[in-house]
Amino acid sequence: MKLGIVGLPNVGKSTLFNCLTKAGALAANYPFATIDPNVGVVPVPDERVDKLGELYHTKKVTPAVIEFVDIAGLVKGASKGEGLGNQFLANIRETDAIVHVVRCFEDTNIVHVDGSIDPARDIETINMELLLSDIEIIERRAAKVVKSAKGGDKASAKEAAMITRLQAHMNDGKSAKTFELEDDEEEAIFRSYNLLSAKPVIYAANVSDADLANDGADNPCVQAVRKIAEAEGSEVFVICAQIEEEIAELDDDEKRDFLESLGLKEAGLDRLIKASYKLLGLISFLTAGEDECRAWTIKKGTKAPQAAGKIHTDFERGFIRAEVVKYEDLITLGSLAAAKEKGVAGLEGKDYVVNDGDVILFRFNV
Ligand SMILES: Nc1nc2c(ncn2[C@@H]2O[C@H](COP(=O)(O)OP(=O)(O)OP(=O)(O)O)[C@@H](O)[C@H]2O)c(=O)[nH]1
Ligand SMILES: [Mg+2]
Repeated sequence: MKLGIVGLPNVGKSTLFNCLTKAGALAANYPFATIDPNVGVVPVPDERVDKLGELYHTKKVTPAVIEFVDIAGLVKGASKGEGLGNQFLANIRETDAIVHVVRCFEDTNIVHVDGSIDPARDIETINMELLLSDIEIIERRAAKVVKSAKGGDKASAKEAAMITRLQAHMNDGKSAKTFELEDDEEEAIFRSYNLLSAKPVIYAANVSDADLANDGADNPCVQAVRKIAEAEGSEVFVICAQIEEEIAELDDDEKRDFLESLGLKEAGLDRLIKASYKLLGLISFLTAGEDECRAWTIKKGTKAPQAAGKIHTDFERGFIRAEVVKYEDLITLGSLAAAKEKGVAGLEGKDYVVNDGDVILFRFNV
């Protein structure tokens, strides 16, 4: 899974990215501090893999990972080359979802490019740039498709008809997310465009530490973000990037004490990863053995052979059966053999829908 971080300059994107990845992206108090896209890989916190590692005396424990891409701040006109953002929009085309950082903290020392704190205006500015960039992409595609449609190509004619509707929709200021597709064919073509405004969004409301404990409930800026997100069906999570930076430096015990002193149960980053899983409808299944215990990310509803394909295409191609035990059962009973004896581990076929926390051993033959 890959997430792209967007937002106005100086709203805390790189600060957030840094504590996510500790990759050392430059966070500094001037607009456009980030001039190169930064990519970082973050493990998904999941104590189940560690526990399995202990149970199996495993040599290697491998968590699932999320990739984050930090790009330069976008400003009005970015899609037309204003600022530095435009050239970086291409870097987030390939992502599965967008983390949109919105400034909800007051700090006169930190310059706001538009002079005041106003989440609704800021969100609109960014979303408009994403949309304009999409409109440009579709314009280019339209030119090609119309030409081949004129040449008599049927598929192009169909695509051209869809593009005409899509252009009318987007030129109305509506995001590609709300565009209605008529059939599976259209859906496949539409998906291949990788439109930014079609991607699921998580708004990260960056608040001051005082607003953290009650999840930003008293902050009108956060309320504004929530209202917009609700209308769009997007997720919101409240974070103080500055505090997260401090948390990232702590070991586990210190972290727990520090979070408690702030009235929090979980670090913001853990909440962000959970929100991403929820938004994208993702779950994890597990594999366990002496060589490696590992968590794998799949979409909810994935069947056993396709889950096996995440590990290796041979596993999918030669899929025979999956030996499945629930994580809780395996831990409680202490071994797969004991689980089998109790009748809680079973062989499942190709129609089995994998659940979160299934520990699976695939049987295959190629
Ligand atoms: N007070 C306060 N300052 C913050 C917070 N988050 C970030 N900052 C400060 O804001 C400044 C800009 O942060 P960055 O993370 O570099 O911002 P950015 O969004 O990456 O900016 P560009 O890369 O220029 O687009 C830095 O001085 C940060 O320390 C916060 O939650 N509270
Ligand atoms: Mg930055």
